[in-house]
Amino acid sequence: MEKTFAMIKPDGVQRSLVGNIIARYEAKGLRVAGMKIMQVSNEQAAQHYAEHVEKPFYPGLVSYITSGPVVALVLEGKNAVEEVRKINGATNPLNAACGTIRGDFGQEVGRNVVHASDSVESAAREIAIYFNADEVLEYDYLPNKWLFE
Ligand code: D4T
Repeated sequence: MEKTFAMIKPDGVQRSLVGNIIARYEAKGLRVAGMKIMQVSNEQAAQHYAEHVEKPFYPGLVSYITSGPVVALVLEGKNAVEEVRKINGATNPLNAACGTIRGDFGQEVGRNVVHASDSVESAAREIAIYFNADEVLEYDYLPNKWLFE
């Protein structure tokens, strides 16, 4: 089993999309291992987006992610990183397929509703930015019996 980090960004919270988005992850069979609504600090935003610090869109990215509460999630599944990236859709909602979160709910890259880790390594790094170890729970998830051969 693999864990990934996902975030419903401030626009997703303000637009009352939280339930709809989490329902999509759950319906796929991903286990919610951690979840909280929180205000991202400037320090957390800087850690999260460290790889983009030199990019022209970096200041906008930090002000967007800190502009209001977000929902931080740890999701677990057999190929959780890839599955959640597929459910989210392409980074720019203009290129995101219908049926994906960004394709259904977004209109521009600077308000793309959700985030998800792009590798197992990024997931571990990002989970540690937003969660203490005791906030990520292990428990029996009965759907696995019916999801996998
Ligand atoms: P996130 O991190 O939000 O899941 O996005 P991705 O992993 O899909 O995409 P990314 O790291 O390339 O970009 C991070 C973040 O920056 C915003 N962005 C990106 C932007 O505002 N303008 C841009 O031109 C690009 C490339 C959107 C996502």
